[in-house]
Amino acid sequence: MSAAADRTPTPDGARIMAHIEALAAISESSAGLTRRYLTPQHRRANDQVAAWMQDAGMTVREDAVGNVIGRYAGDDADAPALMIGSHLDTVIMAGKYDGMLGVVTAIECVRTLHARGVRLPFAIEVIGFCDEEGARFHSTYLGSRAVAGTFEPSLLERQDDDGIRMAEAMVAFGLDPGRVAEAARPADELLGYLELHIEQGPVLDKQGLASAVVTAIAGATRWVVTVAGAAGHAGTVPMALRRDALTAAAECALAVEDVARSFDATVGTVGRFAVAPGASNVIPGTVEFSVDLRAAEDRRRSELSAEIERRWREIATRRRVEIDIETVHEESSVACAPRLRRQIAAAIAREQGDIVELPSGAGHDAAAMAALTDVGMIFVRCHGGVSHDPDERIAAADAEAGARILLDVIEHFDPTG
Ligand code: HGY
Ligand code: MN
Ligand code: MN
Repeated sequence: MSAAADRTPTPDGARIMAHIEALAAISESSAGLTRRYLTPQHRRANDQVAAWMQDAGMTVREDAVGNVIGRYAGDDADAPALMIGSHLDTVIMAGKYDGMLGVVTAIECVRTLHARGVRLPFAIEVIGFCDEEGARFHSTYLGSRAVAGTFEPSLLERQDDDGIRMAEAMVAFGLDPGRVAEAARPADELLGYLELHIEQGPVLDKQGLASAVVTAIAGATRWVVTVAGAAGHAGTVPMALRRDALTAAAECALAVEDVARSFDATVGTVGRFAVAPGASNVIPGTVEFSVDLRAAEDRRRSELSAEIERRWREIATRRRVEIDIETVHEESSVACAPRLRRQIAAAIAREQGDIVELPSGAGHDAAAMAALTDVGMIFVRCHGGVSHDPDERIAAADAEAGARILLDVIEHFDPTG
């Protein structure tokens, strides 16, 4: 049949990119994209995604923690579902594609099936997770952990920078903190979880390929560290008598960089740094900063943490300060399921010939969902590997190729594969 005569609906990269732009306009800040958990912008993004899900032929609901979920029933209404999704929240001053591309592409695949009048022997559930980044409450993977049944109720007491408790913010959003457990799904309702996500690294761009299969997701440790010294008058306290919290914290931050560099295949980042009281003529008495540690292997990450803590103990003694470490997030590295990797690789081979398999240094909701069901991930090239930055970019052609691959996996999906 000639291409002109073939009117079979196919995924539309232009519509994917238009939906990305529409979500990018829903931001807490006019200076760039920031959309955090339980904000008015979370509400607007959920409502917009729900409308697209309905338009694509899905029934839509919101669960007890604020995830938005669309269901495209199989030819048997009660058949279990292949869940596909990613997150709709962002970091501060984020890129447009981290998370959102996976949700919008999954909707585009269902829209295509619906336009073709196709029903499958299983349901498809598309999920927009509400809080993967944890930017407001240090609550990484909150939405996916709630679905996986591993939500930590102690998170409800976490406060944001304005002192608002998560439980209060939930009530203001229209949620009942006492019913969070209702978001958990029984394992037998799902056939697996797939996530399409930008690579957030440079490999695909360097190799000139659009997509890759993800092999594993690196584990991560996140700390909130408080260094307590002694505030004092900048003009009167002799240098030898100071217990300067800022210079001590700065030495701690450099120790993170130094130790992470000395270990191979590990990374360490200090991303937030808050100095108190913060006046130019006062010796800082307290500093709070964040630490993010990653490694492909959990044992290496433990060794990295231990060496950093050893260096810090020496700094604390020499500088006569107190260093307190609160672990706010700990996630083991997760292997993607071989049966899903095989099916994704076959779809990528049909689309682009070459198959690339990559580990993910970035965390993803798939890491949390692995506690509930088998997980598989598809990476899509992003320009220069730039991510967690307004310069995050992808090509419409890569968005469309990613959607074709995801749709191919869905259409050939073998639950027993
Ligand atoms: O931090 C991460 O790796 C992910 O973007 N949450
Ligand atoms: Mn991210
Ligand atoms: Mn992400």
